[in-house]
Amino acid sequence: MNKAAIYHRPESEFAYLYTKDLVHIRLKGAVNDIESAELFYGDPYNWISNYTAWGSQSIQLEKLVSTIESDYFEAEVTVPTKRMDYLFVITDKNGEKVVYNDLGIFPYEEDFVTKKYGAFRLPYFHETDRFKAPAWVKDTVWYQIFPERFANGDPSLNRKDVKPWDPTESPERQDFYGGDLQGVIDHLDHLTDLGINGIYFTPVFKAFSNHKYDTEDYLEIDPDFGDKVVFKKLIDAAHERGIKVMLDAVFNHIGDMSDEWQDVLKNQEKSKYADWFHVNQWPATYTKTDDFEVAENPTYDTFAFTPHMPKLNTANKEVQEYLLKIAEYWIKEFDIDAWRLDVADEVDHAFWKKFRTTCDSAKNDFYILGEIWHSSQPWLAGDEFSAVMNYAYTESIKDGLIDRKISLEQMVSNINNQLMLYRKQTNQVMFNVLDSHDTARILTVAKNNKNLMKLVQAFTYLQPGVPCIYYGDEYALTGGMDPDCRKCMPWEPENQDENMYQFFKELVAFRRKYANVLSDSPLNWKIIDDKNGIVKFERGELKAIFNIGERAAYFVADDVIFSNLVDGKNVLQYGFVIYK
Ligand code: ARE
Repeated sequence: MNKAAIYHRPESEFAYLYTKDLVHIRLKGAVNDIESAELFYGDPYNWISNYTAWGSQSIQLEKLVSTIESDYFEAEVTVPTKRMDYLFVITDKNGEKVVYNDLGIFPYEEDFVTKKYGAFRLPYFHETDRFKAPAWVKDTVWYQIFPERFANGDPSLNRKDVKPWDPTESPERQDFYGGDLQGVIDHLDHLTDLGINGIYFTPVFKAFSNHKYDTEDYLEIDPDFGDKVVFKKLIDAAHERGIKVMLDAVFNHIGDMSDEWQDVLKNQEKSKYADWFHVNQWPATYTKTDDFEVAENPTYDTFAFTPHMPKLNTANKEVQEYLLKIAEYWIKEFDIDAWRLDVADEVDHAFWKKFRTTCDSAKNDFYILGEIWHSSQPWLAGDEFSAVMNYAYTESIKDGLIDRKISLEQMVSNINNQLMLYRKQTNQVMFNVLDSHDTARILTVAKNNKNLMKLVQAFTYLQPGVPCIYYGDEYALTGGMDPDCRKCMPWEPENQDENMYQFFKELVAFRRKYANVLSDSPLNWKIIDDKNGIVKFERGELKAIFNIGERAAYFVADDVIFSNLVDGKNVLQYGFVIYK
């Protein structure tokens, strides 16, 4: 037995409350090493030494998922008294049997079990501690809008240097095309027809740039986009259509044109905002630059090397109060349903914990989405974020399905590895992005191969987590790295790919119809032919097969074939029965 590979940790994604009564216990071991793993558990205060009177019993853990290196097992148990101690009896393929408990791994002896020797402990299952995610998110298909480029509904707001709306043009970094909130209201029918039921807006508050990540005033709608009256109209119209609304909170930094930063530049250490920032050397000097080149030696901390984004000191009590009031204001005054947190991983945990309680107090079932591009366990323990933008998943998909620079075996291993970092209820609401305003568009990444793009989208919609359509992808908009990925939305038929639109419409409907299966059921993978890129997986009654080489995909659920992306090709020869 590879004892070094055996792993469990209480009060983590390895042992947690899934619902208020159900506990999930996971165990990790070396791949193909563990033959059986039995969980002995019961109430820790049941003093009767004989384990059959532990007040409970034992249960076999089931294989959950595997990576190239590891097998993961899981058992779902409940203990009426809401507390438990427990240990594992593990048997490997050669019959070696051990006890694994809080003190380590020991050769099996029955009295280790009967006497509960060194048992792991879950002292008490507090519902208030449980990782809770808003149930509505599991049924949501999101749509990301970059407001400056979605639709120009109110030309009276146009800047004098506004450019003609042109979806074929690659924008320059400082360009304005006149997108605004009225434009979104005017096109809500498009979103309803597409079937999405959640909108994620990149920032809409007053700021200098076209992307608005350099906030000047968190309590005003940017005049390029409209005002609070039109914003309220938009929110109400979206809610009437059953569409949730998520705004972008840029709390890691503020814009250089903000009153607070301007006061620091003017009054330096005497400014009442001096401690709102991370000034490392006085006087705080500022040289406006547009790009990542470092302006002399920065005398203060910024986002990246961007002098026009001075970093806020979120450990400062005044800053905390200021930001928490903003968070609360847009929930209470405009009934938003979620916040997306910009550069979330660079803001301190103490602040996010206060942020979470503020949002939860302001509205039930509020969704908090962190922008984090890497593994995010510290932020997903239940007292900070509901989920993160799942760029970690995206990398595996691009590498495995598009660039084919990793094997399907490696890709599936990466996906399973990511799933095992988090609790099941977290995975159900992870925000699956294939592209965004910060990345090249997925069609461009797929080298304009539309069937490959469809296959990648379809594959993603079958995963745990909720999908997000980046505006314009539904019409096969292309775009490289920012700012090329922020072209104007194509509203004229000649710039729209109707076939792609219909595909997305079907896919969204499929996802929403099978949301329960896709959120709850396990993923049973089978790599049929790695070299030729054929993989199949089953999720409950849903069966899917993907033939990457042929850009073909079939889903079957109930008696419906979801889609055959390449005419005439079938996959019957892989023993995959297609029900007509
Ligand atoms: C843009 C260009 C820069 C250029 C700059 C000039 O990207 O190359 O130098 O303009 O001003 C916003 C704008 C961007 C702008 C940026 C800075 O939208 O257009 O940059 O401000 O002015 C990392 C962070 C992640 C961050 C990305 C951009 O981890 O949080 O970088 N994303 C958020 C927003 C952005 C926004 C900001 C932050 C700033 O979503 O839209 O940018 O508020 C790897 C790394 C990631 C890295 C990612 C992307 O995967 O692992 O950490 O994300 O690449 O670079």
